[in-house]
Amino acid sequence: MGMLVLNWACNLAACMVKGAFFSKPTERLSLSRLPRRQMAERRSFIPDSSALTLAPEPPLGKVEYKLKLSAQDGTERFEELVTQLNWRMRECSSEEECAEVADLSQYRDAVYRLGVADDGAVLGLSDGELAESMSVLHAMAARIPATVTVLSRRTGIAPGNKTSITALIRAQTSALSLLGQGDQVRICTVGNVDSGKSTLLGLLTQGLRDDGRGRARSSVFRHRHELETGRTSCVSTMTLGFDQIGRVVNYKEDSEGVFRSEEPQHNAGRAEAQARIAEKASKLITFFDLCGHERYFKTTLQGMVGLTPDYLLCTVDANRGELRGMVHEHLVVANALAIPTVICLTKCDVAGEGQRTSALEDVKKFMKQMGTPTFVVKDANDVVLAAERILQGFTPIFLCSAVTGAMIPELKLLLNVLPRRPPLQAPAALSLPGSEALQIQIDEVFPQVPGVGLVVSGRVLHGTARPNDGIRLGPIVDTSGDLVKDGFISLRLASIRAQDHPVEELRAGSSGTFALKSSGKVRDALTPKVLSRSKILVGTKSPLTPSRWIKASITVLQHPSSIRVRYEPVLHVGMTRQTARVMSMSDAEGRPISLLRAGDSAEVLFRWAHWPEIIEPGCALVFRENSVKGVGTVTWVGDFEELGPPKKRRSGRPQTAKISKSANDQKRDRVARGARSEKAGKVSAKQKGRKGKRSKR
Ligand SMILES: Nc1nc2c(ncn2[C@@H]2O[C@H](COP(=O)(O)OP(=O)(O)OP(=O)(O)O)[C@@H](O)[C@H]2O)c(=O)[nH]1
Ligand SMILES: [Mg+2]
Repeated sequence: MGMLVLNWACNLAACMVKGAFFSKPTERLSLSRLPRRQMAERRSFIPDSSALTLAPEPPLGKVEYKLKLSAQDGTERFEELVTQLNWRMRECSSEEECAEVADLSQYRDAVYRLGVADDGAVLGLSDGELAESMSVLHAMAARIPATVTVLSRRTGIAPGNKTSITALIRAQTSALSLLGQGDQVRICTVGNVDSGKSTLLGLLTQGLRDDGRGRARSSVFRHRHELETGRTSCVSTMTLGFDQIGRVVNYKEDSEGVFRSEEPQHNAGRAEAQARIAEKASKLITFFDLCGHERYFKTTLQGMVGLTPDYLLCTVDANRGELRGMVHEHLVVANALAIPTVICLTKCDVAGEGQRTSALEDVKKFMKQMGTPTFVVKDANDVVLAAERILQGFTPIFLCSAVTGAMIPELKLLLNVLPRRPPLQAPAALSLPGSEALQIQIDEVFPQVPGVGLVVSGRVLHGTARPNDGIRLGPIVDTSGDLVKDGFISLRLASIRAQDHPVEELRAGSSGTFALKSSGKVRDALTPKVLSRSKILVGTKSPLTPSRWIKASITVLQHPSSIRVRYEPVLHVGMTRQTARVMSMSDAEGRPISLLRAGDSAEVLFRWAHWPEIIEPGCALVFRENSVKGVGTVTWVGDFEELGPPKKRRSGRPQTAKISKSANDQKRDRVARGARSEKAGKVSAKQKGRKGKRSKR
């Protein structure tokens, strides 16, 4: 009888352990109550490029439908058409603004769909009508001056075997003139370990096909240990440039998209290579390669939250036949932060039909659970639709291979067309007066650049940075975590560079490197430790100050933990990452709450554990303890008068989320624990035996 009970307990323990490690992430994460931040309207239909009805023409934005273009140069109608093209390319707010003569750097890409009525009906054009429409479009573009490139073509539209064309109109500017305008598209790669993120970036930016054994990724790595292990451990930045007609400028490729470059640009010459790409390109994409391994999750999360990407490129290994590992967390955070995502099912060359289909179904199912519609991109027509729909919350899926190059031309076409995502606006009620003053978020600090001194790289969040501007670096804290004076050090922006080119100004949305000059006394205070905690540069008029307390409206995602006062997760806000303690929790009406479970939302007041931070209300926030526990928005920052230092905990270990379990669960736990300790006893006895034998030997 005793043996039977022991057997049963062992089985139960094994099942529970198995359950804990192999429970489906969809069960761990509360997906149904996921908050969606300012995601544009979603439609219930699946985009279908073969349908003869598109969504009606959007009144604002870059896309224009034209059933037919017919006008003589110099006529009133032609002038109207040119004004309309101006409107689409400059996204003016009024007709007067559009009529003003503008610098070419103020023009962005526009997309014209020919043969499509305003209500979205795809009627097509006869060969003669199409030729006339294209020649009018070329004449209109010449007035900007801009270049017209055909992106996709639909033929055989009944009746009369007609054709519809989608064309890209791009101003004849160099990406160099756009560097300061905040017009670069920023994309972060995410996905499980070994799913092919670095390989895909190597392929896209170096033109070198993979051999399935890590050839393409070697150009993306920054450190020798990464080359040796094949595992990305820190953020790597790569640039992809497109010319006027959408050809990649990083390398040469022939008309069939077969790459000819066989010499990858290695780490040493990366800055110069990026500078050359910026010189030749009309459009630039900056990629940040993030890490897939669980051990580097905090780096990946910091990248997703702090690098403020316009899009995510998420890789899924089709060979695995399912979504596996950290990609679940990545996709949940992407959804909660409303970052539009492109999914690439990689390794389709080695994945069998069954594996590929089941991986695709798993991706679709997971995205559907989060309320995100997906669609598989098959050709250039689908790419155009994907570019239009991605900002409305649709997720395009590419089935590709870095070895055969399958679907890589289509992926590049999408990257060529993707616009910069309009910045998410914090709710007006949350923004501080004067918050439009200069604010630069620091990504990386280089304390001693030879011949220059202190240099930081980062992105301008508000305002415009110009050389010689006075600027304040913060938060500056001493070793005990207290602020030094007001928490800022005054410096001067000695010079600014973007893509390794000097620039006269960097506007909100642009990223670059900033050389900082200081007086001798201040320079001594800027030790590497102080610099590692400083995350922000603000203009002299900025209202932001360091504060110990931060309030956020949050939603708990992780199951089955429950959160109570004194819980201490790590908060990620922008590039800031620090442990904070939950001081109080309340519901929407301000009533105190004692416990939060998965799916619950609340207003939570946190106190930074180590030093005050500079945070802007309205920012997205993610909190984690190993894995992601919840997401939210900062609603308030400030300080309370504190009576004394916070009480020290007896144990040095941070308090973790308490697991609240039912009485039955607790009983089962007790049995399992008993069984495990017996099992452990047996194991250790066995080990002792083995050790004994070994020592005897
Ligand atoms: N056959 C085949 N192999 C691929 C493909 N893409 C990537 N690989 C291989 O998959 C392995 C892992 O690729 P990585 O690019 O290092 O994966 P990763 O997602 O960057 O991995 P982490 O940075 O560690 O998260 C390498 O050996 C690649 O050669 C593909 O499309 N086909
Ligand atoms: Mg990698």
